[in-house]
Amino acid sequence: MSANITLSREDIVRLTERVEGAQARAHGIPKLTDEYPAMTIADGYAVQGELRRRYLAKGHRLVGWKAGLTSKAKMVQMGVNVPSVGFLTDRMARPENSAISTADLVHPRVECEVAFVMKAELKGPGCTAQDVLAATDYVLPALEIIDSRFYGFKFDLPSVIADNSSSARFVGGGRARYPDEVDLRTLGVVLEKNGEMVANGASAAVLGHPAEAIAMLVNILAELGEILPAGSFVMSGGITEAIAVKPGDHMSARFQDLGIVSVRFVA
Ligand code: 0L1
Ligand code: MG
Repeated sequence: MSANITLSREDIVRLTERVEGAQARAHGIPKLTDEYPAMTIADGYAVQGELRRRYLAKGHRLVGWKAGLTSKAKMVQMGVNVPSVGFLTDRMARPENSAISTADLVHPRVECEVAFVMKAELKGPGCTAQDVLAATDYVLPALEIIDSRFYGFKFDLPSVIADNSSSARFVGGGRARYPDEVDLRTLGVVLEKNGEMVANGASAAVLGHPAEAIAMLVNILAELGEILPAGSFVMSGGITEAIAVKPGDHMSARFQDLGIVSVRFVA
């Protein structure tokens, strides 16, 4: 992927500072391609990589990764046609049923996802869904709180990848299961906002099987020169479209066989 990097080192650092500032101060910025229209997906990952380097240098701990834009509903909602990945740190993790402050976010949205916890390291290229299942310790339901730092949630792939695929917060919960205890392809989920159903779907919406999304993620990591270490927490992508939230909202995802995971939002 590095062969397609068009940005200079100075531009990568400048854009990383812009994204980092928007994330830290929760303020919107124009998409990066407004200034750099020729930006490639590889440029987006170069900025994301620099962002990760800076967070880790500040003491944040890498705890896992997320696959994004892995369902048709998400791709249609955001007007893109290729999945992406982003990194997850300890500072983004929140306990189940906790109160998440919207003051630290620009315009949060919630997604329901199947999360995988790995017992063995995985490396691409050529990683398959079977490899993923063999390396999975357990799966559990998760809510991802995404927050694009771009005005109006309007972006293209290079920009959103630079913004760490809109990663902001994540919550794991419900009931952890071994991957061979459940049919991971046909898990149903109902997403509720303040007790009312706002979306529903089945896990096959995620690239046909959530393990396919994790394999895709491992193969993208290989292009970035990274592996997926044992112990990683990995989210496979939103099953339905993302739902906007505001202070006072309570979100729950009721998963077949995996239980319920909930979170609420405060100012
Ligand atoms: O987790 C996701 O699917 C989000 C990826 C980035 C696109 C978005 O902000 O909706
Ligand atoms: Mg997601």
